[in-house]
Formats: sequence, C-alpha cells, structure tokens
Amino acid sequence: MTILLTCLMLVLQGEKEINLARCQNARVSVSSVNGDQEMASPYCGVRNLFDGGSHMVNGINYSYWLTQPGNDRPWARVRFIAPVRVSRVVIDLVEQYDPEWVLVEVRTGETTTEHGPFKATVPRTVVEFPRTMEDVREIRIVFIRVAGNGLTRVDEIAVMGPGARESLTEPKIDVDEGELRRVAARTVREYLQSRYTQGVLEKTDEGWSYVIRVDGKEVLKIVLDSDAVPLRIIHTEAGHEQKPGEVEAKR
Ligand SMILES: [Ca+2]
Repeated sequence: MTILLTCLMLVLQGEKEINLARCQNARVSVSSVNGDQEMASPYCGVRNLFDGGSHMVNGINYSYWLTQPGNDRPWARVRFIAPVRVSRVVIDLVEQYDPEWVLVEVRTGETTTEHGPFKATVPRTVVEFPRTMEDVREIRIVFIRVAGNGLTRVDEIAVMGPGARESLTEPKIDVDEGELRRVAARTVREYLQSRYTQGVLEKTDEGWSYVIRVDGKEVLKIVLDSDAVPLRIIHTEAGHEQKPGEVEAKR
C-alpha cells in the first residue's frame, strides 16, 4: 500500500525518470563529427545521440553519432541550464566502432568528479552512480580507445534522472564559435560552389556574421542566429540578398 501511494505521488508530481538530455534545459555537444561536419548534421551529428532511435530529417534516417577518424578520446557533453539530479547514464554502442573504456565526468556546482573509467560493453554500457547525483550542471562522457585512430560510433545516450515527461523535446545544440564557423563554411560551399572559401566570424548587433573579404573588400556575408542557423546570405559584391533553403530554416 505504501509503495502504491509512493508511486502515485511520484506520478502526480511528474517525477518519473526521464532522459534529461532531451529537455529544454539541456544543451548537447560533441568533440567531432565524421567528415568534419557541423554538430547539427542530420547524418552523424550530435542530435542522433538523443533521438530515441528514430531520427528522421528530410527523409534521412540516421540515428547514430560517428566521430572523425583519429579523435582518440572523443566526448559527448550535456550541459544543464538549471541543475538536475542524475542517477545513471546509459550508452548504446556497436561492435567494431566501440571504445574500450568509458569515463564519466560530472560537474556539480564548481566541482568536477570523475567516474571510471569503466570497461565498455556492447550493446549497452550503464554507468550507475552509487547514489543520485544532486545539483548536476554538466555531464561529459569520454570514450577511450586503446587502439587509437579508429572511428567511434555511439547510437544513443540517456542521462537518467527525475523529471516531467511532458518536457521532452528535440535536443538543443550547445553552439560555440567552431560550430558557427562550420555551419557558415558549409553554407558558402553549398551556395557558392567554393568560389570563396575563407571568412571571418564577427559578432554584431544582429548576432553572428561570417564575412568573406577579397582584397579587404566585403564580398559576402552570412548572418547566423545564436543557434547557428543561417538567416541571410548577403552578396555585397553583386548587391543582392538570398534566403537560405528550407533545410536551414527547419533547423
Ligand atoms: Ca540514436
């Protein structure tokens, strides 16, 4: 009876264990993406780690994260805007692309503690904390390959802890300047067939801009928002503006 009441109370409070990495509160990032793609890539990018096995963007069904070759200690990170409680981390791996060891770093407040390294097991590695970790701001999972130079593939990561199921959503990417630069560079490649290549990233009042100059004269500018979504492509030289395609707008 007591157990039933406890369960009922947990349900009423919405306190079931959920994957906290899939909440509005979380920001996800990875050390590299195969093909030097941006983290947001639908093919092997970071969102595939937190898609529940069903990632589908524009008819492309990829559900795993794949690293760059030579990324020997690749990592995936989940940062929480507001602190959370975490009981365990569940990692889905596949043979041939699996790491030997898994190390979990947990930042609570200003302190970071290391858990492991634990021997990785396929298809699933579960890192259970001795007790629920309180006040968690960040979890970083480091994958260690003894052989080196191989590709690491991870199919799914769940950072489990109490939370409201209705807050589940698409994971948001922790955008840094490297990600902004990668997204801008791909936009240049796709729209301009590599006529220009090197630009500089600049912070302006309207957000971030990637500006390409030839002989000191601005020829092209791509305006990105803080989520690294290209908003406008301004051909300064030709005097016109172009909107990025549908793929970009949906991100
Ligand atoms: Ca997945």
